[in-house]
Amino acid sequence: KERFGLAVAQLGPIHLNDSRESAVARLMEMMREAAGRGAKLVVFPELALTTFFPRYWMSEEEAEARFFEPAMPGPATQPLFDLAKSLGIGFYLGYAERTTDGQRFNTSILVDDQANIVGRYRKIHLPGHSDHKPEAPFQHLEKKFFEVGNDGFGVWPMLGTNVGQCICNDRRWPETFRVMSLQDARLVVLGYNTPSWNIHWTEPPHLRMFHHLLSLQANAYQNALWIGAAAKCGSEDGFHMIGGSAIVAPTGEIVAQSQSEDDEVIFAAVDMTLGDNFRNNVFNFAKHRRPEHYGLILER
Ligand code: ING
Repeated sequence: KERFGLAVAQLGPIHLNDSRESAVARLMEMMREAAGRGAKLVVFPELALTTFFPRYWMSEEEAEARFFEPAMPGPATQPLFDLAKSLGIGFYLGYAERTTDGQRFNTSILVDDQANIVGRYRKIHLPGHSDHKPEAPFQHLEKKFFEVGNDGFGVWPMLGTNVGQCICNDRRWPETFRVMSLQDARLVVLGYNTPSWNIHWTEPPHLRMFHHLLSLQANAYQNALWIGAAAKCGSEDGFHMIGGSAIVAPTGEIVAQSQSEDDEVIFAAVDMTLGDNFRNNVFNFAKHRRPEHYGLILER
């Protein structure tokens, strides 16, 4: 059986004044628990080293100095890589990347059980705005602080299967998962920071959780994928974000979901053959998919 332990490590709040080292210590604690439960891969959230800083108006230079990583691993994250190697567990980590030539991305990496970076992804669907909205209760300045990712949606061989990765808002766009399932992904992992409140209109808060889970379940089913999604959640300096970390099967069913809005590890023994019947029948791309009729998706 192609079966292995998958863990999703949800982070509770990281406050403005929390150090990277304190965040990494929490990640290491959950990595130990994940390995103890037999996980071979643990999924951490988007921007897992700092507070969700795009909620604050500041200059790009200030954001870069306070919240970006010029190296990965760097001094604060090297202990996490060392622990992963000693435990023999791979991981997904989201962080703010500053490249050597000064570009800034909302980035995630897949790291194998020897602590080698296997694959890098730079967030493509950047939500929010780049202008200052002083009347809003908080900002959402991903379009100001990050460039659109230039790595495309990748899939990498890991753990005897094919693993794809994306970040947060990407999960709301069907193209994200289709492009990865067209590359034979069997599992997609992602982190997210999802504010509970909408700054653009008065949206009932329950819809945040509904649309989050709907996006995971629909895309898992329609692409015969396992999906592991890790929240950073709870109230960061008073700004609330939803939890709902989940492991979703290719059937579209939720097999594990977090109960809290704190640091919490959820776990499932995932059978990578579970999607085969869907991929070979209902969603047999070769037999049933008709790309000659899908042109509008690329033309507009
Ligand atoms: N956060 C949110 C997300 O896509 C959002 C932003 C929420 C956009 C709800 C639209 C609707 O989950 C990030 N970081 O993308």
